[in-house]
Amino acid sequence: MISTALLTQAVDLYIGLGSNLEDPLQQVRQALSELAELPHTELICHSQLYRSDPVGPADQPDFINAVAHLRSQLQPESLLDQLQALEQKHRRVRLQHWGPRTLDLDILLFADLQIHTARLCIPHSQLSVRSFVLYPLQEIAPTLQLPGGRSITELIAQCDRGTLAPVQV
Ligand code: ROI
Repeated sequence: MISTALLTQAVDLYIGLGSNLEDPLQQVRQALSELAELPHTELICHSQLYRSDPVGPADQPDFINAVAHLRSQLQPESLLDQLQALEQKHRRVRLQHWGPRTLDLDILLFADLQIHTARLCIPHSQLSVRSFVLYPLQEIAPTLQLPGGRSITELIAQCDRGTLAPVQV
């Protein structure tokens, strides 16, 4: 049984989704509907789905990425438990560091909290250098300010888009 420790009120937070195995488009679409079903949590919106070359070893399939905006009353650790349970449900395999995966769910931002524990690093440690996170995030939160004072606009200005492109449906 996963704990569902609650905050006194719901807060806004952002999740990064990524997949490059076993029908990645379907993995990400399915995960978005599962995020909407999390307890004490509302899916506010999500970005388009994007395709990009892998960051890390090049001998793996392209990734599908998206970012979701949630409003949740779950404590950060409880949210992490819920996300890890969803990753397991998608038979998450991690064969190799920075290698292919069926589903990755990362907490990017959680209200304006800064958390550095053994389990959690919020804001996500790679947030500012990953185009596959920043561009979808900017799509759904163009005026976002990060804890620490930097804006999404400033981060995007320093991050090349690379091959990242919306998936044409
Ligand atoms: N590369 C891309 N393009 N998208 C990802 O979600 C992603 N996730 C990862 C690594 C393997 C670092 N590379 C990625 O974990």
